[in-house]
Amino acid sequence: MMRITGCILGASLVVLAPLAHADMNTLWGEQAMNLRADEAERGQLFRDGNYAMFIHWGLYSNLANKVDGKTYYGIGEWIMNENMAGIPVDRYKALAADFNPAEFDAMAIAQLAKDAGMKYIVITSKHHDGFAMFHSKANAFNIVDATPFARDPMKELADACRQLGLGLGFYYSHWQDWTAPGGGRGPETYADGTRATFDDYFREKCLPQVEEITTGYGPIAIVWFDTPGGIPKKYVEQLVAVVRKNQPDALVSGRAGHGLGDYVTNGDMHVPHQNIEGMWESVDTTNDSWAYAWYDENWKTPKEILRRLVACVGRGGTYMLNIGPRGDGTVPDRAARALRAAGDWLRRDPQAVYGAGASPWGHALPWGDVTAQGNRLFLTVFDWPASGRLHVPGLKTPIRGARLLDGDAATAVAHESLQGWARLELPARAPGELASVIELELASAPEVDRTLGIDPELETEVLVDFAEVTGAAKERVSWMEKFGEWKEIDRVHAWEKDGAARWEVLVFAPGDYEVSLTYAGTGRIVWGVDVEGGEHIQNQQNASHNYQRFPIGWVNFPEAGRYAVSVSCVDGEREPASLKSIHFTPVAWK
Ligand code: FHN
Repeated sequence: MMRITGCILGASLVVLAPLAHADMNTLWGEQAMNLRADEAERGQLFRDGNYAMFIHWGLYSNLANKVDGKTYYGIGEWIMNENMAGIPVDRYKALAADFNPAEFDAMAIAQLAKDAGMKYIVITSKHHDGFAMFHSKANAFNIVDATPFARDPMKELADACRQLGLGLGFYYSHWQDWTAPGGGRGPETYADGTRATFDDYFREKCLPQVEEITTGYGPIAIVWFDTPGGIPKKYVEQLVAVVRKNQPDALVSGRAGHGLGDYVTNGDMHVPHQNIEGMWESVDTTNDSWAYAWYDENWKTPKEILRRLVACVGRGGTYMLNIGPRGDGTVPDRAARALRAAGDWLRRDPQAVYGAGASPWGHALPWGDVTAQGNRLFLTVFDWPASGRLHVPGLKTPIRGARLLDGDAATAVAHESLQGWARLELPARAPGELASVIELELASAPEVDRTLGIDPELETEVLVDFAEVTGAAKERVSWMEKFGEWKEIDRVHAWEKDGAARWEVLVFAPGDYEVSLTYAGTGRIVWGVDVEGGEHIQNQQNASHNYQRFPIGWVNFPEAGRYAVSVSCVDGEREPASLKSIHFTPVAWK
């Protein structure tokens, strides 16, 4: 039975209280895993191909989140679940007779991944519903034997990927199987009423099917096991052994469980704010659901896609972005267009992403993000400063040369070092419509002061992730906006009277700055903001159950330099007052 804290599921309006981080793991199974293969050959895939396509496509896609005329909001591949439509096993299995994705075109999907600039595809060969999207001899509940379509789309996709030089990986739900007797959260008996164990399911279906997907489709790049839940270690060991035997070069996802995977997968839809060591990926969706949901038009724009991709590469990881094809096999046009637009950008300025690694700053900067290759830094600017002056805080290594990249062209950029910041003189208009890249060639390996810099021209948001906290609790919380759509933030709450979140910041331009806070809470809250050795301001503002930004007042930094700034909860409902970030925006007098 799933445990969902403080939420009403199945209602059309779902209001969910934040779950402690541990609860996300309880619900989905262990998320963050140990890491084994960082130095191994298998690590090459992540080093070279740090952008990938995830595809959730199955029998559930044919329902598109609508059952008996009623729409269910949440991740479509969970439509069977009692918190969604609650479809009984027999009824769900019978739906296969209506599944005929005649428009499926493997080459078109592979070409989309290629056009998007992605290097490999990971597709659901079997999700928790137990329906195999490949021709399985081990179990007849599969797309060839149980549907009028009667084709093996995984074979077609494997051929298409090979032709286009893309890697292919298979998602396989190893613990959860909701339709196979003995599977995780599945029926507890066979049709004749005899008891089924997990061991039965594992021997009869899971292990043979993993043998099938690792032998029938040529070389594969990844086996992406998911939601290990309560699976005992001995089973994962056997699965990993099968993958190693049949596909020695393939990666095994960390969500295999028991630390037996090769790399870490972050919590769903989470793009980290601080660099993470080792080999890891973030998985994300082009809209809200993984699988196709008819109503889900909440698309990420090409710019958002690029921001999230560059942030993952900048934090040292890989980004895998999902599409959910429809039940007929076609890909929603808006998803395809957004991916292609982001891909066009990547083709113009590929250096910032491919083969690039983590930012020496360890976090994003107000105008964008930084990725690195040896002594070269790539500054991807998403928010172009109107003055044409780009400020780079704390760069200690001298710059040998700076160039504004624009496809095949590159223009030299004037630069100077001032007050410990680098300042670049750029044209007033950005050459790239979505973002532009500046390449800095440094005199030696990059060395930076990682202190957060307050930009003299653009708004700077400083997250509590980077704060030192005393007399309050800092924690990571995750919650679902709707079923399965996770949001995750770091927050500071449960403030004592003298509690504070404190940051050191670098200021380039002295003067007045508007300060606002993003927080959630209830009732009356009075916040205080202190510049150590300088001004103290405080103000009462509204509170909302979700995180919103409220202005607090102005503070002055009398000169350039290093400051300590702290936020405290001066009065009101301190326990639920939950701070996410502080924002500084320079006051424009002209
Ligand atoms: O339960 C699944 C979910 O349906 C989806 O496949 C995601 C993708 O990362 N993985 C599980 C939840 O973490």
